[in-house]
Amino acid sequence: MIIRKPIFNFIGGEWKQPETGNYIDDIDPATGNSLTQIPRSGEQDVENAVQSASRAFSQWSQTPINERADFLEAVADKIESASRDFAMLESLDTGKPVDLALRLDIPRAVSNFRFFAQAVRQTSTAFHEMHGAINYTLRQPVGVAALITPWNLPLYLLSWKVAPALAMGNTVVAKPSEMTPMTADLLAHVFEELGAPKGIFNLIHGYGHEAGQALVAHPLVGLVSFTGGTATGEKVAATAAPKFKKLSLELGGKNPTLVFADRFTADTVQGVARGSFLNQGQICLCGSRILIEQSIHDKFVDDLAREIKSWKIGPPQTEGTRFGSLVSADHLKKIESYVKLAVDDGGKIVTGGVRPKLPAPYDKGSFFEPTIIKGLPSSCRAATEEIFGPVITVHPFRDENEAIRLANEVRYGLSASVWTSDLNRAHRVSRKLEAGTVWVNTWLLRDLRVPFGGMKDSGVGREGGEHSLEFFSELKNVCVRLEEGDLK
Ligand code: TXE
Repeated sequence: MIIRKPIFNFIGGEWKQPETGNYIDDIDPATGNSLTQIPRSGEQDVENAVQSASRAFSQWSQTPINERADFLEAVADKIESASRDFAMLESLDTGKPVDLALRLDIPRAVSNFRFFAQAVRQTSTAFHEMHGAINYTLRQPVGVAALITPWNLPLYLLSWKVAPALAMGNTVVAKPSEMTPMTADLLAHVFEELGAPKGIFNLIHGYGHEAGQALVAHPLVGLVSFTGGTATGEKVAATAAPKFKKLSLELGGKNPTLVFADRFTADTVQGVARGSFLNQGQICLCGSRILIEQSIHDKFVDDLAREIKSWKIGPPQTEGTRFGSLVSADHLKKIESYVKLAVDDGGKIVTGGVRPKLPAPYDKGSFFEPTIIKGLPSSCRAATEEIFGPVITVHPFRDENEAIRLANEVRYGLSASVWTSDLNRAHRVSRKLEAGTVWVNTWLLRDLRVPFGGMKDSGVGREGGEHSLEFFSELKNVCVRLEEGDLK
């Protein structure tokens, strides 16, 4: 497993230093040590990358679908064969356990490339016959796609965008988070090793307000797919919307988990713990507001605390670690500020709320114990704002209607999970929850064909399956008059 020092941009199939010559430190959050440096790209670097993607577009968009799909499958095979390297880099960059990267992040990246290779081979478009004419729908590539991704699931989310974008014949400029560049860099090396047509995949590193902003604003960028915070999503939309770029925003969440008394089982306790704290609670789909039927509230909270205390917190690259470091020291400070806010608002810490004691060099890491806070009003800041870390608030509800009211009373609408053995209630409640995805008696179970995205402040648009193929293309209807039939 090699860490390249420094990392360069990948533009037109070449490794490029930033025009400014400036670099940013990439820190291992579990130790505070420097891992490598990445380019602090500016407007000129973005210009070079977009021009390269634009030059590559005409050939790539004419490449037969099966050839594009074959290439994506070759990328998947390469990632799969280098899974341990990818997992180790992901773990070092994010602080997540390497076991989790090996089990979730990397296999999902492989699946994303394989899935969209198959999807583009199998897909079909509409045909409409009318009197005297026929209509057929073409799905054509947009052009240069800007793909901007966050730090929590770096390769998982980058592949979720790169695969369909390329499958549909677009060319790509990707800008990963400045905090987690290494698996994107390794992916670029995979493209180079495979002899990818130069310029179809360009990788730019740097700050969001500099390289990211310049990329979204670039006149040759016809499409922007963004995953990140809601506040940033607003800035991206403000830049892209007036230029009528195709835009998909997958933003933050403050997801409710509803636990009904008829499903108080060990399976539910484990499922709710996993849904709350996987990846140190840094998944936009994590449940962070646990709404529990009054009659079981105290006992369920005790069992949930016992379950989460059994999770091993430790060095992310150590076998068996189930709970690693947060992504950065700044993020740790943000999490601690929310816990203080919650306690000031009257919350009682059931478990966690402190930094674990770990041996050097991890004593300098950004670790924080998984935290459960009870007794808070559902309207307080810790229960309505996205914390995006290992902190959940628990709230009792008297009946189904109150559970739904509490679930829907935040500005977000990304996902929800409902734990009940009553089938009719499961369907009834799912229909009433304001969320783009509802899981019943499970969490993060994903079929890549289904629509994925949020409502309200959780974003705009859907990706996944046909929705991605539609998003990463322009639909065109061709109407052909047949011989018979007179023009009206
Ligand atoms: O995301 P940002 P961050 C939430 C979570 C987290 C918050 C901020 O609450 O604390 O978002 O996280 C680039 N123009 N989620 O800082 O800032 C930036 O460089 C163009 C939920 O990671 O949104 C990075 O590549 N690009 C989310 C990407 O946007 C800009 C997962 C995301 O950065 C930009 C992660 C700009 N003006 C965080 N500013 C989810 N829904 O999964 C920044 N960027």
